[in-house]
Amino acid sequence: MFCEQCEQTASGQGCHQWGACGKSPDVNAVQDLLVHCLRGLSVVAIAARQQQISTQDADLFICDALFATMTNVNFDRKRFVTMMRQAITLREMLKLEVQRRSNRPTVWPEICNYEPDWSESLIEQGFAKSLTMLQKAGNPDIFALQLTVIYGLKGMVSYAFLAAELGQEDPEIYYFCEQTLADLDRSDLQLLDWVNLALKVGELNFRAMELLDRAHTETYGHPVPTPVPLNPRQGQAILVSGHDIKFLAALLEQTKNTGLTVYTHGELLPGHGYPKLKENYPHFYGHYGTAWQNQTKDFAKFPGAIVMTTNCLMPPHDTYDEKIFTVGSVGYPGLIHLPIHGGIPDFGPAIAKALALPGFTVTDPPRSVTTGFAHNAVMTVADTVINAVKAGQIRHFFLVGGCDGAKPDRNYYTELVEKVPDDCIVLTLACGKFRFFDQQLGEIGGLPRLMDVGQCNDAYSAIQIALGLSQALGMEVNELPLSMILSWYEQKAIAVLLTLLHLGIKNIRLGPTLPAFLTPNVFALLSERYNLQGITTPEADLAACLGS
Ligand code: FSO
Ligand code: SF4
Repeated sequence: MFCEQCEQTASGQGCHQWGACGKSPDVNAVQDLLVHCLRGLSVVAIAARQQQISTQDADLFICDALFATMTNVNFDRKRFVTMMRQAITLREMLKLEVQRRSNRPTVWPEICNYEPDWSESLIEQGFAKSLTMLQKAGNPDIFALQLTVIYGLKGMVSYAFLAAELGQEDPEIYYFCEQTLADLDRSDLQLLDWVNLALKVGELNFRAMELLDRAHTETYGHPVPTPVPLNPRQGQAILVSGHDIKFLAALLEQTKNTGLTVYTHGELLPGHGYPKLKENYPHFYGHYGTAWQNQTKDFAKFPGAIVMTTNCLMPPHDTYDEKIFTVGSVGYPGLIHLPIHGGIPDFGPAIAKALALPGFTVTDPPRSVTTGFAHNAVMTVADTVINAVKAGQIRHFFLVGGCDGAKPDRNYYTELVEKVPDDCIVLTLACGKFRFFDQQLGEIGGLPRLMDVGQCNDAYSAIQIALGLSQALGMEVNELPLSMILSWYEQKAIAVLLTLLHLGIKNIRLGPTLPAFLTPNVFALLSERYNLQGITTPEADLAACLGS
């Protein structure tokens, strides 16, 4: 097998025997074959559109299917085989339609006629179609950028898919995705063409995050700073994890008269900031556990049912596999996958399970964190922020955002936040914050020193805050007293990084390790252009950011 799409990749050199995430070579093979089928479907979809044939079904299917191939989303081989068959069916239907409108027989490239030999093992067939085959150009730097493009594309479609669930779509995102999938093995592109394509992924990902922000805020209101209890309260309970705010809302609706208390886990913590969710559902109570890599411990202890709406799912232990449910793009063999009707999941089986489990027997002593410092909330206090900056009360902003992971060198982020001087503000987003999200950093002039902007997709919000500051202070974004110190794990973080580079943001520090798929030459090129750099030590990086 070959996979190096996440930071956890084996020995920093790619997973070749078995995925460090738990993905088997068999599942990896069907994912590779699915991506190959999606590339063929994309070529046909582009041709179909040229004939004014609607490709709506294919467009959304490609996003959904690519989303499923991301790290820690879906480990269910059968689901990938089903998706592959769906891709081939959609492709053949579109081909027929193209043929019907043409007066000459269409000659399709080989990739548009591909179908695996279902009677043979798919492992070898998967390897034959894996991304390693792109290396045929023989240039490792171009291969690195081809991987950057496809991995970034996966992150982008995951956001586009979540936005589409809430009715926000931009066909240009789908068309770009299909064109890029179709072009992935182009041999006429030079190194800088691939760099530009990677930046284009960042541009379209910005659009996808913007759509998702609009989808969330138009449906559930602009997030407001909201305290979230971290102490469990007595009673039966259900835990919901992932990023899908629409599914969180549906779960709240379906549990409202059951007596269950709803807790968020992982990237759903910022869900508490949405006024229409908080106000309408008093049983939407608190947050349980920390980042995804601690779930085997957290889920085992949770005395209720658990629903995973997106990544990050780890292979479940048998101590809790009977109480965990998957929905949407997520899957794991043996776990119950909840059906979706008319876009709304049926949480019935998970609710029944939660009602059969004991729940929390006591209420723990109060403990809380505050979330909801998204762009609207921060910009409503913009005057206070600007005045504090001008008066020298706020010396610097640190955006410490991104994903968490299991490696010990991620302690860097906790130490950095602990060492940030008292006259500086820390903005955070995504699941990396769970290492420090409950720290009491105090206030500056009534503003909290630690503000949670939201999920990884709320990088959009952080960008809006930076743009707002730059306008109010009359400075370019790169001149602001703002440093971005990011942690990455999976492909959404790659998409977000490409967005920041597309916007021309310089001096980003990235860790805990640099992506295995980037060659030294490609990294040097990005460093030269954007001063992108790896993290070093908290002390040295803080000193460099503060110019001291
Ligand atoms: Fe984390 Fe997982 Fe949000 Fe990722 S829960 S690691 S970048 O899926 O998406 O931050
Ligand atoms: Fe390895 Fe990450 Fe791929 Fe899993 S997703 S197989 S850990 S590189």
